[in-house]
Amino acid sequence: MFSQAIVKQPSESLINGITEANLGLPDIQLAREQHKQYIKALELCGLSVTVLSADETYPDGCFVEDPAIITPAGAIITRPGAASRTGECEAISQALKEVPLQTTDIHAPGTLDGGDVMMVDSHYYIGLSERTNPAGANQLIQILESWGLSGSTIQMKDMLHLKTGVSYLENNTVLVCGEFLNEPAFQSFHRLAVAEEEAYAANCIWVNDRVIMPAGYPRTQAMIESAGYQVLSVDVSEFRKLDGGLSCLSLRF
Ligand code: CIR
Repeated sequence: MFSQAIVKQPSESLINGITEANLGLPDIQLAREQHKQYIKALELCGLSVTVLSADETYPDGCFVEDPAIITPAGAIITRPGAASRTGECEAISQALKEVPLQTTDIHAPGTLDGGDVMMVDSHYYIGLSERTNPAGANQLIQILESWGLSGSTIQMKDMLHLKTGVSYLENNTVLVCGEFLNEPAFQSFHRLAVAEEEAYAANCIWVNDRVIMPAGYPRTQAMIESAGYQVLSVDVSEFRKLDGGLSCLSLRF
């Protein structure tokens, strides 16, 4: 179960964020409203949410999942693979000083984005992507092992982040799509396959027995509900324009 979350307000510079989505520029007012609804959904799941102020220096700064990973044993400040994002770590590191957890970090030449890390109980799957390199993944595995946890890598092909295409919904269940449908590492899970036209909805978060998912993906929502979950949907269309998944808007612990 989770009790807390950290989020960061979107900045006006969000329009300059990294994207390959080709969905146009985000509407900042709408992004702010959607972000508020996202916080409400986390609160509805029982989380106490720390809201960090927007920082115009970092267009992608609201995607807080990438600069840190929080495990029950400690937190890891990552070294994001996109050069424009490395400075985001400072604010997250400051915020984590308020959390009573040991903290360590990923160092050069390692790069690692939290979006590439999926927690399944005490094991962490790490996607090797354009953002996360083998050095970063190996450092993370060593840190996890020193804390009594474990990690393993998954070679990725096309997706931005591991969790762009797979989400762990507890109860041995994963939501999967695209390149991960046949991924050997996920074959032992109960797999809920997301249709290609709803691929964006493969990024959902399990929060204390509920699943928060993006609004507007009825087939995926019906499938998750049929699997027995109570679903909360939140419109995150403006973040999607920046290739941002729903999970990347918060750190949950
Ligand atoms: C980026 O390309 O880094 C941002 N525009 C989006 C990051 C999304 N992060 C995530 O899904 N974990």
